[in-house]
Amino acid sequence: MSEQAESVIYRACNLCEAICGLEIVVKENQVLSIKGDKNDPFSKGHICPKATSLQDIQEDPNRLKFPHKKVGGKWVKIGWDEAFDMATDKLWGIQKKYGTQAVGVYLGNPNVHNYGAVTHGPQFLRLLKTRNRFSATSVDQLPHQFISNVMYGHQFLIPIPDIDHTNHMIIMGANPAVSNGSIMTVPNVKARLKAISNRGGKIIVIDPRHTETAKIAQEHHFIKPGRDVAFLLAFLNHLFAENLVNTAHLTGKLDGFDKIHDLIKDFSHNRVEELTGISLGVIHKMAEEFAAEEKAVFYGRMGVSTNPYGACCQWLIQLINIATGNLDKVGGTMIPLPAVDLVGMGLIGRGGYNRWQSRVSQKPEVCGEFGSSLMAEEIMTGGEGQIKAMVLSAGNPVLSTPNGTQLSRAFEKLDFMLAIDFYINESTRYADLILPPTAPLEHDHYDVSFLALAVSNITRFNDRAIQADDGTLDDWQISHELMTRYLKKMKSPKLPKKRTPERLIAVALANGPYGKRRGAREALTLNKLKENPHGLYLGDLQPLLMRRLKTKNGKINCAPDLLVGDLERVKTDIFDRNQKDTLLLIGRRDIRTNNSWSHNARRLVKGKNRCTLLINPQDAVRHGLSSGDMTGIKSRVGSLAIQIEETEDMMPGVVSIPHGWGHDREGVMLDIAREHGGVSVNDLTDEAQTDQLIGTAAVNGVEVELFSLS
Ligand SMILES: Nc1nc2c(c(=O)[nH]1)N[C@H]1C(S)=C(S)[C@@H](COP(=O)(O)OP(=O)(O)OC[C@H]3O[C@@H](n4cnc5c(=O)[nH]c(N)nc54)[C@H](O)[C@@H]3O)O[C@H]1N2
Ligand SMILES: Nc1nc2c(c(=O)[nH]1)N[C@H]1C(S)=C(S)[C@@H](COP(=O)(O)OP(=O)(O)OC[C@H]3O[C@@H](n4cnc5c(=O)[nH]c(N)nc54)[C@H](O)[C@@H]3O)O[C@H]1N2
Ligand code: SF4
Ligand SMILES: [Mo]
Repeated sequence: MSEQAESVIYRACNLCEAICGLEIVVKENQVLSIKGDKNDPFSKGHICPKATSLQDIQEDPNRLKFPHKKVGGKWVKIGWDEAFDMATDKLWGIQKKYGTQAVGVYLGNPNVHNYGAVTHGPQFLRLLKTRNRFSATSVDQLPHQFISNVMYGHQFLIPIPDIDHTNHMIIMGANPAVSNGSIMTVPNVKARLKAISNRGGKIIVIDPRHTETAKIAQEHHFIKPGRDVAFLLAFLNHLFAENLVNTAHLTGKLDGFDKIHDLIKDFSHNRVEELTGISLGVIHKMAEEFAAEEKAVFYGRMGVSTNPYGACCQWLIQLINIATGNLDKVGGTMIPLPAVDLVGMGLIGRGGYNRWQSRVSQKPEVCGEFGSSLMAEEIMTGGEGQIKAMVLSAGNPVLSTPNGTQLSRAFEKLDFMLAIDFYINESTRYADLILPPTAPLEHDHYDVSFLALAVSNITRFNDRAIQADDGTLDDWQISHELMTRYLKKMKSPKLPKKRTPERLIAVALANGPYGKRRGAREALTLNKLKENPHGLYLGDLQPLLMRRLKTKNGKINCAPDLLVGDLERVKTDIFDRNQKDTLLLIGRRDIRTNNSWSHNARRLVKGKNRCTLLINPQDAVRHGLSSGDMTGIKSRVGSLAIQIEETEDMMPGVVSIPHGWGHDREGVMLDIAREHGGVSVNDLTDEAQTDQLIGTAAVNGVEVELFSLS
């Protein structure tokens, strides 16, 4: 038998938003190596240590390939046919018996990194007709979507920092040097940040931790967690008060902008230092410098989104970019023009607010879902509409949403859980049935989500690298089959055609801004993308927000009623109240972790313990602690024991624990992760602590106390 030759496959890494191009060498259907693709026009060879873990996922003996059902507490492998019947019989039966709302859904983050889940997942979920929809969005970027919806008319018209052309960047509550960027798809972000400095520009980081990003910035300011809103109000007010506003290029396009100064000028801005830790003088100077710079961008992410005033913060950040003439401008923020243009083609909803309310606490729907913090109460509170079954797809809410302990208890009570996941993790261990899809390298890929958030216009189609085992299914095939069987239950006369994600992408490309239906001279087609496996560069971002705006009056809504109303809450909660000086807990990310599901790769967990509590030495001394000691830590909802690490990088009064750990639990089938279990910070975060306007979980800025374990 002749030996099989090596082949090289180029494809995007789907682990984080940077979507770096990879060069994967494969022989006899085995990965030999994973490196950065030097010819990728976007990432140019950059990767991080997580990329090679795609091989570990591929070869992981814990990864399921075929359906399993739980019988008497034990997992039993079953065939797909039986599994699909069981899934649809159970969900159908529960909806018949208890009503449509009795089935809840939680969608995790990897859904948006998997194009088959994007094209086919929603079709099945729509059939369930449930309003009990939850996702990782409400522990993450919901404020961005909500603000884009109310200001620009569509939840996915999100202005992206033009990092490659700006000369001044304020980064608030984001750590791109580790996270590799978010709501800003930007491979090799460190090099791009350094380039700002090299061209004489400036980076300022505002964060309660002196982060890896702060270390490459010109300036860093500690800020008290949860108080960014006071900083932003003072900053914006100064722009108005000192006539530093310049909106000339947006003339005639701004609605309500004239009202803003009156709305914010009477806040007690002189309290800002006491509230945030940053003096009014420093903020004024920062605002003046920002306004003086021709190309400047204000960027805020997780730290200001998962915060009790997340929506308000993201609104104020948009207003700062507008006021200084940096919205829709080269070197400021712009809207990408992706080749698969879901927004432009009207293929994705614009979002909404309060079209329906949650059953138990009457909280508003936001962009089609409820905050994940509400999941447990909807499962545990009896009565009509109570959730009796959950569908979990690509998520691990026990480790990733607030008060995971309570959610675990709720999951135990369910009549049925269906999980679409290839791991039995801290959440899917409660499933009755698990339908595992193929692994990332086993299916083709087009990054529908992140190419629409990228700092350049790029397009790229990738083939699978590895042929999956016979009889395994991709996420889209699982969704398609669930949908077909559900329609049969509904006695629908029409059953859906089986169209591959690849086919849908080909059609979307043809109808997209670079496609032949738009009369483009060198039309972009799927074949052309296949001929160019490194991807194609489609140009720098251009100012075209005004053309893409989806508001009814064609203007930017600068003073949405909901946000104007929310200022009252900011005033009473923050400005009119004496603030307590409690120890506050924030999160952090590590270059070797990817939320909760990278810890089963030996190469990513080896070495020092990464699940530690960072604490400023002043606070450590006050508590009689020093590096290496174990401490107890408690919040309103729970307590745990953790090793401490002293560092001047922490703001005094603030401690940090990373999320995504806490694996050593009964029933979790992740052998390596269990050896390196750690603790879950979301056993401390509080489901009652949310942004009251839109329900985003405030996983940062949690009040905690340390206690002695002896
Ligand atoms: N305290 C605190 N909590 C946080 C955060 C924080 O900063 N602090 N961050 C939040 C953020 S930003 C996010 S995005 C969430 C993430 O939270 P989740 O989305 O709930 O969880 P993940 O850890 O991403 O788990 C992903 C699961 O998807 C599975 N999976 C991976 N790829 C696929 C696939 O292609 N198909 C299917 N079907 N399954 C797949 C994995 O096996 C894993 O079980 O956590 C949030 N929670
Ligand atoms: N290595 C790695 N990369 C990842 C991920 C991962 O798990 N690991 N997850 C991916 C995902 S799903 C996402 S959403 C992105 C997130 O990307 P980022 O938003 O860049 O991620 P974080 O590191 O959580 O950055 C949040 C920062 O906010 C700070 N912070 C906390 N509270 C406050 C506050 O109240 N105010 C201010 N100003 N700052 C505060 C924290 O100290 C932290 O530095 O990262 C993605 N990339
Ligand atoms: S930065 Fe993100 S996309 Fe790039 S290799 Fe690392 S995990 Fe993959
Ligand atoms: Mo996220």
